Amino acid sequence: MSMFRNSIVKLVASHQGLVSNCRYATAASTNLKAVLANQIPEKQEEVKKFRKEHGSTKVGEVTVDMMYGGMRGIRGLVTETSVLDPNEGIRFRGYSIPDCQELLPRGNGGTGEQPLPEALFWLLLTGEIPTQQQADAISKEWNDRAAIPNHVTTMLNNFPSNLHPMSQFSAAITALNSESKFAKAYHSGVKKSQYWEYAYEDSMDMIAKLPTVASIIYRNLYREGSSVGAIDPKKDWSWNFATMLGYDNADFVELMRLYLTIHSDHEGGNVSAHTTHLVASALSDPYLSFAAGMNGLAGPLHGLANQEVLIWLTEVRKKVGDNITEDGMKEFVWNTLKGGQVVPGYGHAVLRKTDPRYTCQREFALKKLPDDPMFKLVSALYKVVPDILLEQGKAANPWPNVDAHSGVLLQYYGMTEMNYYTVLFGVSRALGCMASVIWDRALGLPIERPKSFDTPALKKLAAAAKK
Ligand code: AMX
Repeated sequence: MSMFRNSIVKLVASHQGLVSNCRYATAASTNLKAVLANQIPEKQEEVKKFRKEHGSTKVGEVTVDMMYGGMRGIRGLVTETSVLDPNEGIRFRGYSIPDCQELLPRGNGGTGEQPLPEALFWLLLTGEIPTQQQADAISKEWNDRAAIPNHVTTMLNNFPSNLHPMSQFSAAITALNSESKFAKAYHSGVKKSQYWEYAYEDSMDMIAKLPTVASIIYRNLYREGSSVGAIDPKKDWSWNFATMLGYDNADFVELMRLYLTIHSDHEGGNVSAHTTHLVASALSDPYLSFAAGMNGLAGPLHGLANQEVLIWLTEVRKKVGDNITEDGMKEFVWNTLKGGQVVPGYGHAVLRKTDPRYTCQREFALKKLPDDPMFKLVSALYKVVPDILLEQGKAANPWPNVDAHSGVLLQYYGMTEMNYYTVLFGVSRALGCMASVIWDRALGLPIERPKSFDTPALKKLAAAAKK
């Protein structure tokens, strides 16, 4: 049945000319590690050859402003999993979000509308669209690896309720490194050429465990510490996550599949991906590396923005009510800016158009919750905020990003605890960060160590460059 579905998807996609040059999984194997083991020598060879031919080719320049300006625009990182186009948005291994929604296999249970994050993980790692069997094999593997050690459960149960869910999440991931196969292998002297295998094992274990960790945090904080229950071995990662959180709703499962797919990766320079990559370059194990990335995701200019958006929207709604007037909204937005604050959910360091991650959530909302007052508010703001930001003239990108929408979808299904939203983002981000860490080790990337200068030294460099 699923083979049949995959051939139909291929046929429809090629017929509609949706994606040119689709790369479907070439190997029949459902063993992702074996598929990767086959790919790695070829890719290592390709990079070796490329560096031999072009190792000293210049691909950009660095200005003084770039150095003071958060390294914006500096070409300094290699990330294989995804590339962000300023106008078009993210492409995962060359595939846009609509491509992924069209081509990736679905899960059983739910309504079958959205792709499986498991399939996206396969794509991020291998560059190939998996078959249904391959995606299902990942669901099974993650279910098999999902158990978390008692000391992590105990630690989570002992956290005070005023500790932010992201702090709990990051601390739990750090503590999970008691399970690290990478750390153990490193200490027993494993060869560098095998690092990726242990990074892979830890990544698969960690991704498998995150929904349970995240659900314990949720239930401890908002559901009187009720039990998360057991993983259903026949279901997928998102279905199990939704169920452990306590949501028994087919549309919410689809929302999770969509949410966990689209938040996974946004090339390498964003704070969470870059931090994970940097820390992993010191050969800290994947748990320690990803926990560091999560501390970055917890910043209000990065992943915490989805929490900030819902707080802000709630204030807008209080002020302008449900009979939204354009003038009322404009006044609120201007007051936010005049108060020295950013409009959360708008702007981006790289993107210069509406984020396609916003657009696909909007499409979901138009289908499932067109009359929800908060969705109507988000839609109405979309009509006024960009013009105001343009008029203010500061933000390089006046358009909405992923975070402008996600909270509204979650609150519709009853997840109103906005402090928690970034944890969901974090669970998803593991897919991209870990796929990258595995390739970092497969390609033997060294410890990261860019050069820094103090202002006097930089002045000397600038003076010398003028001569
Ligand atoms: N509202 C008001 N002002 C904004 C703005 C916004 N949404 N976005 C940018 N600006 C301001 C900046 O604060 C900066 O002002 P300054 O010169 O006084 O410091 C100026 O415009 C130029 O900034 P920029 O080059 O456009 O953006 P950036 O690359 O420095 O920062 C980002 C990007 C996302 C941090 C910024 O747009 C922002 O703060 N947005 C709101 C928070 C948000 O939605 N974050 C989520 C981003 C997506 C994610 O990572 N999850």
